[in-house]
Amino acid sequence: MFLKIGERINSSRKDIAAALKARDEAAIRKEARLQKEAGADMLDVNCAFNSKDEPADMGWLVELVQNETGLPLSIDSPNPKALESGLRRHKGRALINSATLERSKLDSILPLAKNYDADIIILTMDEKGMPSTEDGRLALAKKALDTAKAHGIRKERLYIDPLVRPVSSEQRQGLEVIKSVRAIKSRFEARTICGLSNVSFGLPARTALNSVFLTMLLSAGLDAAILDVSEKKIKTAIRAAEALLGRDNFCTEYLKSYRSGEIEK
Ligand code: THG
Repeated sequence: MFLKIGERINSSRKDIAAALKARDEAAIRKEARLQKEAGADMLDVNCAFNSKDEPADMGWLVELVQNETGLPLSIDSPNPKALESGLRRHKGRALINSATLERSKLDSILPLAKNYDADIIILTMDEKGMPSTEDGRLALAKKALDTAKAHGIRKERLYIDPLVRPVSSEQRQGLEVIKSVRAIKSRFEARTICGLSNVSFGLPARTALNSVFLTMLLSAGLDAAILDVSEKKIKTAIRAAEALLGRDNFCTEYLKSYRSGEIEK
């Protein structure tokens, strides 16, 4: 089943940054609860932006959000110390978000996946940066799979993230990501994940773009996404696409969502 990861506990959002700074438990609990009630399978927690002590902030967030929801978390940081601080406090299987293919990152982050028996996202990005084409992304996906294997991490624990970029500044990037997801699935049978909302930066009516993009990605075989589960358009897109793609037996989930008022007519 498609994995929905709630994106809202991210310090790039003003309310979350303020709640983190003030150690406002009630505000964070509320965001966590809202996303669980909206059907999130997992919650992303990110406190990288403007943090003075990211490992401390991450530890606090992980305990608080799991205490409120009991959901598994996607621990989102480029900083291995913050990742480990979150992993130490996490109950059950966490998702490490993320490693890149830069040597220093691989050497510090892949062992964390092994030691904490966590799932891990590897981004298609290396010392040379982020490739713009499907071929470039595929080459790095292959490298991610090989490197994970060399570290004793099985394919079942891995997600490849082809890195979504705003179409407002690079118009071909939506299509290249869709093609990359399809190719990574068919060539390597590896799981794929995207941070959906990046696609619409700098444009109005972002949810319209996000939900249409998600529909296309689902058709290409995307396994998981970090997205705003509280948006009705997003939930409608997921339920409709799964029914239309034959992934919802007897359209049970679609009908259930319709009856509970979650489908936007
Ligand atoms: N891949 C992986 N992880 C990721 C991303 C990715 N983590 C971070 C990000 N991308 C996904 N999460 C978000 C969270 C919020 C927003 C976008 C992506 C967002 N926020 C509004 C903004 O900044 O304009 C918030 C405005 C506000 O409410 O203050 O759009 O690609 N692996």
